[in-house]
Amino acid sequence: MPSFSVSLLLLGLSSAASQPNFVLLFADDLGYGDLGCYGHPTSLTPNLNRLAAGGLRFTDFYCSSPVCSPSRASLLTGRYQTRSGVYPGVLYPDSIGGLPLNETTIAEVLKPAGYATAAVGKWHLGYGANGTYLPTNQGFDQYLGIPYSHDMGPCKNLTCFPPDVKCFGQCDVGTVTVPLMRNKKIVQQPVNFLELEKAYSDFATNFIVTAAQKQQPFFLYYPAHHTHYPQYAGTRTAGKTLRGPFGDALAEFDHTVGDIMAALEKTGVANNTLVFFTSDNGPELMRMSRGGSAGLLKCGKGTTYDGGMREPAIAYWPGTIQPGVTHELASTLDILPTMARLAEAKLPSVVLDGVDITELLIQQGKSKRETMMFYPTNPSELYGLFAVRMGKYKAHFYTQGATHSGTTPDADCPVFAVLKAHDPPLLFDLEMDPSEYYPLSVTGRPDLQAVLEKIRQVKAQFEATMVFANSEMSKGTDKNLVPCCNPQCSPKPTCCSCA
Ligand code: CSN
Ligand code: MG
Repeated sequence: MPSFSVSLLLLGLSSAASQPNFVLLFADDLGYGDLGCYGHPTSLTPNLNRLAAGGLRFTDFYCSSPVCSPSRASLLTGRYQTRSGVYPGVLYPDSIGGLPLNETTIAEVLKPAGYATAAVGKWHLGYGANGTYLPTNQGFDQYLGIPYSHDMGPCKNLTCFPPDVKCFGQCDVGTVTVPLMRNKKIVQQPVNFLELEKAYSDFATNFIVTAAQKQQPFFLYYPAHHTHYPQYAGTRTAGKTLRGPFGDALAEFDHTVGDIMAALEKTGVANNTLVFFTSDNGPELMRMSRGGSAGLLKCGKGTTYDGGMREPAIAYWPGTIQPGVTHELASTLDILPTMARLAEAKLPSVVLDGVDITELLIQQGKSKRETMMFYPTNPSELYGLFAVRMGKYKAHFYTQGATHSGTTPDADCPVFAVLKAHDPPLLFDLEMDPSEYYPLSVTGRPDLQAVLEKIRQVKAQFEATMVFANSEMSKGTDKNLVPCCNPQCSPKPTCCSCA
C-alpha cells in the first residue's frame, strides 16, 4: 500500500483501513553498540542492517528498566514496572509472582480487534503455580519457548563454540534443567540449544503463513534468548563471525530475523506489516568480550546510565515508513499505544506511560514523548526516580554501579560504585556528551538552572501520581513451582529430565 493512502487513512479520511500486522523483535542484553548498523566493526547482522537501511533507525530510544523482567513488563503493558509490580530484580523459575493477570498486554489489546497472537522465545514474566503466568494466559494464542533466562538452570546441552569448550562462567546448578514449553506443556527438558533457534524460526514462519492464508491480522512477539549469557549458537552460525561467541549468537538471532522477513515477503504481507526491533536492557559488561557493548554510552546492564537503558531500535514498514534516522525520544512504553492506534484497537482503561508515536513513524513527525524516567533495578518510593531525561538533558539524582556492569575501566560502572545522592543533580547534555562524561556546571548559567528547575518540577509531578503496586518479587519463591516434565518424580530437581 502506498504511504500516502496509509497516511490518509490514519488522518481519518477513509474508514477502510486494513489492519497492519505486527512483528516485535526483542533481543536480550543487547547494547547500543552491538549492531553493525550502530557502528560495531565485527558484528554480522545483515538482516537487521537491511531493516535499518530500509526503515527508521532510532538514536534516542529507551527501555524502561536496566534488567529483564521489569523491562518486559513495561514493553507489554505500556506502563512503568512500578505500576504492575514487576520489580525489584528479575523473576526466577521458582518465583511465586509474575506479571499480574489483570494487567493488559499488547496481545490482549490486539486480540479483541481480531488479531491472531503468538509469542516465541524468552518469556520471563512469570511461571507460577500450574503455569499461571505463561503467555497463553496473557493474551497469546500460542507460545513456544523457555519461560525465563537460559542461565537459570544447569546449562545442560549448552555447548558453546567451539563445541568442546565450556560456556564462560557459571549457570544456576541447583535448579531444574531449562524446559522448552509449547503453550503450557513441557515438550523438552533439558532444551537442546543447538536446535532451538531453528525450532523458533519454524514456529514463527508457520504462524505467519497460517495467519496470512486466513487473511487474519497478526501479532508475533519474538523475545530472543540471544544475546544473553551464556552465548550459544547452532551450526548455521557457530564459528562464522569475527566476533567470537557473542557475535555467533547475535548472527543466529539475525538469521531468524531473516527467516521471518522471508516469510513476510513470501506470503505477500510485508508491505502491510510493521516490524519493530529493540532490546530489553543494556549489555552485561561483567561477561567481558562475551557480553555486549554499549558503544559510546556509559556503563551497561543494571545501571541508570544510558548504557543500561538506551537501546538500538528500528521500525520497518516498506512503503509506509520512510527510510531514515530519527533523534526523537521514544521508548518501549510507546509500542502498545502505537500498535493500538494502528490496529484501531481499544486502549485499556488504566494509566499508561506510553505515547502514540504513529506520526513519528509514518510522517517523519515529532515524538509526543518529552521525558524518560529512570528507575533503578530496585525502585522504591523512598528514593524514587534515579534520573530524568528531558529533551537533550539528563539529570541524575542518584547513581550506582552494578554487578552486571563490572569489568570496564570506568569506575562508575561496577558494583563498587556505591549509591550516591547528587544535589544538585548531575546534569548532562546528551547531544553534546552522549557518554555522560562531563557534568554541566550550572553556576552562572541561568538557562541551565531553569532546565534543572523544570526537570525537578516534571519529576515531582510524575512521582506525585505514581502509585507503586505491591512487588511481585517480594512474594518469594517456592521450590515446588519449578517446571518439571515428570511432576511426580523424585529426587527433584535432577529427575526432571525427559526425552
Ligand atoms: S536478565 O539476566 O534476566 O536478562 O535480566 O539471567 O538481575 O539477578 C539477571 N539478576 C539472572 C539475569 C539474574 C539473569 C539476573
Ligand atoms: Mg535481559
